[in-house]
Amino acid sequence: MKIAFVNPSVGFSERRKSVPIGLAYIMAYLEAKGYQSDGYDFGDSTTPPAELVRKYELWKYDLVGLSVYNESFHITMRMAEEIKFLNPASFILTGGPQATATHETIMSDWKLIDGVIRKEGELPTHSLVEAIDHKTDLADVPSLTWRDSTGTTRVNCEMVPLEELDSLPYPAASFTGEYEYPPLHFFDKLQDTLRPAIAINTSRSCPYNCNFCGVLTIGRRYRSRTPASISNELEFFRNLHGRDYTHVYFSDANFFVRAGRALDIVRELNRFDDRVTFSFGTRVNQVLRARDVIKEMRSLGLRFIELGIENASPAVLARLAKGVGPSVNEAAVRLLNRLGVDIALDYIMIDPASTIEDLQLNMRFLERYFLEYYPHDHFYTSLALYEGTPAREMYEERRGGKFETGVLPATRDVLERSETVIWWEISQGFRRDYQRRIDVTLAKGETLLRHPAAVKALAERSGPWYDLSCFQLDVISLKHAPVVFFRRLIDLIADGKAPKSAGDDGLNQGYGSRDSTLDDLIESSRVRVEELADLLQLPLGELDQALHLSGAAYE
Ligand code: B12
Ligand code: SF4
Repeated sequence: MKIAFVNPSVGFSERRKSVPIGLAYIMAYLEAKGYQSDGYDFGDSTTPPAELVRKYELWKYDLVGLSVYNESFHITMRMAEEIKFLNPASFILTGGPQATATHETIMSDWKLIDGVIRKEGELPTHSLVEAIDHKTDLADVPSLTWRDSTGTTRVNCEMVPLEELDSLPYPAASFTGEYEYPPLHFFDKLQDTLRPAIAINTSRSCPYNCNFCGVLTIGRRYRSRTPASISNELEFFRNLHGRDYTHVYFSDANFFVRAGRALDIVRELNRFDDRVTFSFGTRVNQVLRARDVIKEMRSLGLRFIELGIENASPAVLARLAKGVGPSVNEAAVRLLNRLGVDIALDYIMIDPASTIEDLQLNMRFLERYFLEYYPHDHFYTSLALYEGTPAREMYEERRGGKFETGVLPATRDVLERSETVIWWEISQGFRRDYQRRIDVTLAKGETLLRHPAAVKALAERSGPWYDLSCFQLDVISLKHAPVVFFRRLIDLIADGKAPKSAGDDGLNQGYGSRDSTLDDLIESSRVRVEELADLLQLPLGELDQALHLSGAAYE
């Protein structure tokens, strides 16, 4: 029996480049049970779905399992359509967060889909593969929603979530895709080194109730693995890939649900290899509740925490059901700053009901605690109304109508106030017209300033040291330009003005030490990088290569 698993595209992104871990788990489980499968990751492909089906001959498989996110719903359906057109006998299975949330609608409205496996996929998919292989009744496959011979949708009983996560094989699976995965790295500022990194999942689900979170659709029962299984997994992948992984990105939805468990894991990792550093995502209140644990973790290699701060307005935090107020957010940020643990910011800048006052609170908070924070993605984030979440239902109720299935409503269309619509449109214009150029120039500029030749010239006041020190000021101005822009924008709108573009009302004037326009600052910095690289006699392309490796730093 020929089996394929596919991660359809959610749209091109420069940042998302790691194996789809959920599919890898399913494939490894099937392999352990004697069923080989092929993996395809088109997560960031821009090739039309029908073309991918033909190019990779996906229609030749007896069973194709498609992982469905809200963003990839319609692309998935187009892939399914093409596979069915070329091979009507192929069984098309869907799974993942979006498919789980809409399983019955999928079965009633998309006849090309033969089944949905709800929530976690390992055991039910194995059961389905066996049923198809041995031609037995699909009614016995747990967690499967399917259509029987009369065309009636059948929702099979749900499998009890697997408690023994250690019993699952490690997610070892390879994927074919349109682009190669660049090897995952972590740049360790403390040791000034770029190190091979790996993502490891140590738990499933999260017991909290943030009303926008798609984790809720995958199931609420929190379960975790034992510390020894984590260090064994690290050793397993080191041997398998021949890479000396020394940073672990814990990819759990919420790694720190039980502080004691989290500490046991990192103690074990440290015992296994004390060079290993790590990072994870969690909530602010948990960090505060376990200060001592965070402190010990810091000495065991903790480098950063992805922190679900989300917003600075009490009204918005309440609407998101975060269960904490702004003071808790601030206390957690101060604590981590004090302990020297970096923060990766999870932020929702605007939700449909946000007011200008809410945005002003966000601005104040970001200027106070994250002035130097980079990249500036948080300015552009908005609440995504994922299917199956209470947040989506709440906004459907406020609007008095359902959103279309499989479609993530566009932020612009759901904002409830005219002032926030202006803010949103200008911010998107700034992102399109300036942010990308700032990012590229800044990354190159910072890379140049970290180059040993530049560091030496500045330290010894030799060569182009004076030009380099002037350039340092431009780099700082560039880094702060988005913050300056957004501060001005919010003040203008709060004053009752309605700018029409990112260049209106002087929004793009007065940047940098020469008080120039933003366009001039970006362009002159871009030219300056090239000139300075020339003066320092750097080989052509060296900066680009360093950037490609690390994002913005030298090893
Ligand atoms: C870590 C993480 C990431 C990482 C790594 C993901 C990876 N490489 O797999 C990164 C940062 C790369 C990432 C990217 C994205 N993520 Co993400 N991610 C997570 C997070 C926190 C944990 C994922 C994880 O490790 N789960 C553990 C594995 C074992 O579970 P799993 O992936 O859900 O897979 C199981 C089931 O879903 C199911 N399943 C999945 N696919 C299939 C397919 C079939 C056929 C079957 C039968 C079953 C099945 O079986 C799997 C095994 O049990 C989750 C939250 C969560 N806990 O799920 C969000 C989450 C899954 N991500 C989410 C989103 C939206 C995204 C992005 C679309 C964001 C974006 N706009 O770019 C991208 C899409 C990536 C892609 N499709 O290529 C949403 C999904 C919401 C939704 N309804 O669509 C979630 C739920 C978080 C949220 N915002 O609420 N993500
Ligand atoms: S704490 Fe994080 S993972 Fe848990 S429900 Fe809230 S947003 Fe989701």
